[in-house]
Amino acid sequence: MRLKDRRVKTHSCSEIHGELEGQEVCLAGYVRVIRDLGGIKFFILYDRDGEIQIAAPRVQTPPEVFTKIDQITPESTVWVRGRVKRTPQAPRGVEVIPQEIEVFSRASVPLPLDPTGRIKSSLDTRLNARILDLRHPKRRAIFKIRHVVTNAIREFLNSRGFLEVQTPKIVATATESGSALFPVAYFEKEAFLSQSPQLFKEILTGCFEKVYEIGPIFRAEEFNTNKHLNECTSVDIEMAFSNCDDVMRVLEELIIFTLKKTKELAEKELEVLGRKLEVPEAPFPRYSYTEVLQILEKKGIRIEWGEDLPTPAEKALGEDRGFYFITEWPTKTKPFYAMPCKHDERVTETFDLMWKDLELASGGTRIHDPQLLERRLEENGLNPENFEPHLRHFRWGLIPPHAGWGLGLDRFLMVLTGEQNIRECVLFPRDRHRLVP
Ligand code: AMO
Repeated sequence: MRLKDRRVKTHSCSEIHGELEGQEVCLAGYVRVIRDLGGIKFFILYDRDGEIQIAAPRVQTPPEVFTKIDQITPESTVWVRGRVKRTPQAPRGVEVIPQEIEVFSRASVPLPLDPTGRIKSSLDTRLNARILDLRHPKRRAIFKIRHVVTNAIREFLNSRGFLEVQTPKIVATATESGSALFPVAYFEKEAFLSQSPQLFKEILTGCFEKVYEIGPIFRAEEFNTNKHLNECTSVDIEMAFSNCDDVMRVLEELIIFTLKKTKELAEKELEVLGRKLEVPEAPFPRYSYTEVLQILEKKGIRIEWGEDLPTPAEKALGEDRGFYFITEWPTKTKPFYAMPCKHDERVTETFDLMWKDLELASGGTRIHDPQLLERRLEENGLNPENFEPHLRHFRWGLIPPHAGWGLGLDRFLMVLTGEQNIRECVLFPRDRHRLVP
């Protein structure tokens, strides 16, 4: 194809300003709001970052272009070559008079939902037609914020000397006792989708000291809630020569840094969502698990010491709090790798980071003594032999004292965007009932 026949895009819609008056531009994007006033036809062309009015007065538009506009349906993908014209009445004080139009893809009528949001659709309908749904500025704002957040997290951890790693997602063993595994047919062996990079990040402290991973985790939890998915993105860190307090401080600082960056770099998107972000100050409040039970008791909720916090308890606790830590969880509520406290073996050097009633992260000091690890595996009803490929790194004496945490990125996005359902913050969520698109 000759270059002059190619439908190039010379400008994005947001780049069209009055100073371009009289210039020829080539634009490409999606169509919204088509109006025919007889002698003049209009539509709004929008693309990934803006919109512009296309105005076709009969007298200034080639006849074939003028009639072509009648074939365009809302949400069609088109290419427009035209001249920029300053027009005070146009939405942005400027418009484009088309000289040539090509319809790349003509949108069907009716479409499964109204992407302007004027006609409301259920979340299910929206997720079934996700790309159309994502044409709504609010939905796109969420994912631009997600992009800013992910970059901010990387920037923060890189500046602290962490190495970004990628660990296998097809694995041989469980790590998080509480949640179930998805089996994978792996030739003649049994394998699973990884619940957490836990074991890999721990042993990597034996050579890189500080590592992080931003990647998928898979949880075969059967329940369907607004805060659980079966595939999520987790930000995981692990640090050698560190303990629970050290990694809590890293997490706190990362949260503050990310919130500041998001305010600065996603100002427009936060405005689209009508969201005001408050940046908390460090240190976040810290309550031990035992203190939490006392607070709850005062609120009339009794929990047996050693039990996990049920949802109503989390709700009551989160009523009057923003970011806070719950520390020293009972040993039986935490996985085998959690370090028991020196002052009381019934509790561990662990924490959960909460935001109101939502658990955002958990972590702590890990056991690096192979005998203790073996004992804890047995106490958790796990067979140490199955963990031998992991344990031998400890037996060889390669693994330093270490600590780390895992932060649920999708849940963190809920906090930043104010969304109540985790599915809003994931492009193509995977839950008990959703495997497509
Ligand atoms: P945990 O199992 O608590 O810890 O997971 C860490 C964080 O990941 C997020 N998360 C989820 N988000 C949505 N849906 C789910 N089904 C789901 N499961 C977990 C939460 C949670 O706080 N290996 C440890 C971390 C560590 O100790 O380093 C772990 O995986 O935000």
